Amino acid sequence: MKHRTLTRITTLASLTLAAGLTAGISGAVAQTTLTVTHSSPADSHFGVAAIAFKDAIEKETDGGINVVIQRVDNEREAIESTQLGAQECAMGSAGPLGNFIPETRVLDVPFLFDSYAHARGVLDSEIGDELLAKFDARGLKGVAWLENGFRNLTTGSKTVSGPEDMRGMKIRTMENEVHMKAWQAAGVLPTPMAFSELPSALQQGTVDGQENPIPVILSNNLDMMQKHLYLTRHVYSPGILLCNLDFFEGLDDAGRKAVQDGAKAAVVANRTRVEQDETQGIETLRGRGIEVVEITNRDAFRDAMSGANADFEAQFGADLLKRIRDWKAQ
Ligand code: EAX
Repeated sequence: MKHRTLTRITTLASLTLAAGLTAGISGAVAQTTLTVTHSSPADSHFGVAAIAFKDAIEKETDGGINVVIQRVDNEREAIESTQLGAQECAMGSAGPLGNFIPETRVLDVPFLFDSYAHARGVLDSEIGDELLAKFDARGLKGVAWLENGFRNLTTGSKTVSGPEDMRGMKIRTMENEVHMKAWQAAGVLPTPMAFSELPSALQQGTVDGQENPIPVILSNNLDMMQKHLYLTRHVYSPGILLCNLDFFEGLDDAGRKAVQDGAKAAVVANRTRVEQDETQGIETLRGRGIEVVEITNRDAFRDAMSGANADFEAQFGADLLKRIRDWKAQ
């Protein structure tokens, strides 16, 4: 699978390069192609972000940068391929990002953010900027923080009335070691896998459940494979828009500005859609038949995962965690 994706993208990139060279030789204005991948349906919080990104860039550069949106299966491989320069940009959940930029794992700590306003405020502040600045050293340009949303637990036949019921359950997690440690502290057996493998794992009962934000559950119809949705909101899941560093730095000033303006448009479209999904999507899901359970004992879930906190303080520094927890709008 990995091979196929890479080959396809590489072929595209070579064709584009060839086209650019031909245009250069014939004296026509060279057009740059920017391929941006994401792994969600077009009608989703990342799908609309990709379209907003494309529209804004093509408009601002008058077509000088041609943005191609491609859907891929695997978010970790998309980052890898961007790092290698086989594709220009990628967007998606920040779940696998810590495998490339370990410093960003601090954002994955459960119960770190109280609300969307808190999470967005921190990502838009110098804390978010400082983390984006770490990408350069790994051959990537951190263009903007997007949003996946607060994650919620869903299960198949098993039910959960408190965190103790989760002990021994196999829950699919992202390929994210912070999430895995937190679940382990709660007595869960975390089962990391790429999102593309999740539907069959749920259908075959390889895992007892999974956790994802409402926009993801909704746009991928995960409710069709699960019976219960618990609004645990146990961890905020950022999204990321990143590009290959050499590609980004190789653009002229106007091109770089267009990519950054495109990113701003993507952030607005993405956050607006997350809000819409959060306000209307829960009812939609209930209407489709999944049992939706409000969590009144959220602190019990927080306590169940707290066994990993000392580890997180040692890894990320108590100061940074406090700075994030205490962040207030100016
Ligand atoms: O990008 O892997 C995940 O659970 C992500 O939340 C999902 O792919 C959305």
